[in-house]
Amino acid sequence: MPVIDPARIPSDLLPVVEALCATGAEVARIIARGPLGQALGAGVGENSDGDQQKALDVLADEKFEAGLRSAGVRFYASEEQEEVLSLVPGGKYAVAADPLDGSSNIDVNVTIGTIFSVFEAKEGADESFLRPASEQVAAGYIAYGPQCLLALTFGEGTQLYVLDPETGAFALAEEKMTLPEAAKEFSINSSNRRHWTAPVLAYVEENEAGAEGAKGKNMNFRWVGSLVAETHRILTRGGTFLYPSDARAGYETGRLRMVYEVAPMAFLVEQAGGLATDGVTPILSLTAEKLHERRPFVFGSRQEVERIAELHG
Ligand code: AFP
Repeated sequence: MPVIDPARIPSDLLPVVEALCATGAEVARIIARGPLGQALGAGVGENSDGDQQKALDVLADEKFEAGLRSAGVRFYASEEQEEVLSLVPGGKYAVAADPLDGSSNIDVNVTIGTIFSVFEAKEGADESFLRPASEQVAAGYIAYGPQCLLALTFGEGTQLYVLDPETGAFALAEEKMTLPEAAKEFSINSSNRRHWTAPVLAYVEENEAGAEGAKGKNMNFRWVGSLVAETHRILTRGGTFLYPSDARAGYETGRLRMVYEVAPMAFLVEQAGGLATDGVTPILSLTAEKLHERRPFVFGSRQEVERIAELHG
């Protein structure tokens, strides 16, 4: 039984997608055992940027690196690796990944995920990733939650697959996800309110003013602390996500990483009819200058993302 139905996967990319799916299914099994297995949430060190690494971060990174190597991928960039790894000389593709996003949720059984972005490899390692986000040939996430889900795009819409526990394979659930135009929910870490810029504060206060305010409708609020969980909710029922720059040291360009978090999510969201910006500029028009650079990230229902850009004047 193939790990994913090849019918909707471009043939050249099939080995890469199969490796991501097989590894994702294995990581899902490890996560599902939780404390019955090793202490997945145990701190084991720091990554290149000084972020604390959990055991599952390192384990997932090792498994995805091995899986992509077996699929003939040329270069692998990861949140957990300081430098780009050269895997298979002459390989056609370069894959960037956040192997395990949402680590703070590992020990509390909240949805976490793997985010990936695929480019056609260039001769050099860094130049394969430091290029316009619009040059991605594929992007996706695997969500490890009540269902294990794969959202995947090749630029022809955003597909949704569900890992069927009975077959161990990812089966198509939706051919083309469509992000609803209007939003009823917004997501931002409100504990940072005192650090926000004026436009961000203005947008949040418009939402909080609800039906009695200028927006003329009540908005609900969600903050999971797991980008994959927030993205899937917004792709499914609309909404807005903001991780803006703020006044805290180290957050001058937000928290989320351009190459392996922001750019792939932007590709998926826009392929589903949503918008993704840095608050003003479309993410897909931007080019990463450094492998681990952060970017302010706003995405979701078109009307809301346009309003946020308008407030930024
Ligand atoms: P971790 O992987 O370190 O838990 O970070 C998760 C994340 O990158 C993203 O998934 C969340 O949206 C965001 O950070 C949560 O950040 P805050 O903890 O500052 O709210």
